Amino acid sequence: MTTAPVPIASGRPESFAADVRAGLTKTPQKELPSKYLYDQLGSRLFDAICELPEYGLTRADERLLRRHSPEIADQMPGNLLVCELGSGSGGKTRWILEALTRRRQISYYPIEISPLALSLCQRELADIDSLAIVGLEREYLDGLRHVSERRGTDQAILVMFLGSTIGNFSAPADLRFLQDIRRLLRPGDFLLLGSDLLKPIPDLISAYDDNLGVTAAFNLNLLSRVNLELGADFDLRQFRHEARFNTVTSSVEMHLRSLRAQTVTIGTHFRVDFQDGETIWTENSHKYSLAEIAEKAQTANFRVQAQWVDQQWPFAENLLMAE
Ligand code: AVJ
Repeated sequence: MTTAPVPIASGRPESFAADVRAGLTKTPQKELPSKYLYDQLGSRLFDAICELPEYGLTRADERLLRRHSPEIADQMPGNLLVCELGSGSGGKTRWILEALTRRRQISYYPIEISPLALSLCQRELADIDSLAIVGLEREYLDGLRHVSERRGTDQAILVMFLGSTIGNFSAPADLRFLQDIRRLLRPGDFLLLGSDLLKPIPDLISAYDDNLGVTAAFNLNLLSRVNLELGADFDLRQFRHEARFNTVTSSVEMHLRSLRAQTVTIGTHFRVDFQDGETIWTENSHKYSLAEIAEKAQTANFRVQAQWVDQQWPFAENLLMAE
């Protein structure tokens, strides 16, 4: 059962332009927000990343969800709505939705800033019986607020935040984000949180710098998007993808390295100088420990109900209950 997506415009072009300007004028480290990686092509490239042999993260997430969905569904109250922050194209959500709808009717609200991912997700899950899908093209917290304001008095919410997207919020923003979610929930609501765990650095680097160059294309596409949407003249051949592990923050960072000194023009007035070798920081992927997740969850006023870990690719599914 599918409902048409609610056409709420989210990605205001002014904010993209403003964020690009702010990020590229930062010193000493230029940066661009990772959420802009997911335009139409970027969302497709990300789906391709999930199929790469080096990128075990999505398969681990999916295995855990498949294996533990019955157990998770058993713990959920009868009157429940499900909200997913960043549904992507919906593949791994199937298991949990199928387990939940075995017992009850469910309204499922995927919240996505990528209209392509949202429509793929709605198509992918349309065959599940007893499921009403209401896509919201909004930022995460806006979408969650919208849903939480409209829920019934005795209806609980299960928020799903999978795929370790939490790791894109560099500490302490990850904790603040958990607190922001918690504020929109009531005691007894749930958060199912996927988090990638620390593992040997060479495995992490290969996962973010694959042999086919898909992640490089995903990263460089951000410059292509700035060219297309903001009229810039980035020469993509003069920048190179780089993945590094920051041992201080325990994060994989993606950067785009300028291969020479160059000046890029964005729109008609804005010019940015790059030194030879200078980088733009485009993404942070924090790698957690189980204890760190538990501690942040508790600080944000959640009780840790369970932490399940995949054996093949260290990754955790954390079931948290709002206290
Ligand atoms: C979707 C944010 C979890 O950080 O691993 C994949 C995005 N970046 N390869 C991640 C990503 C490079 C991914 N998340």
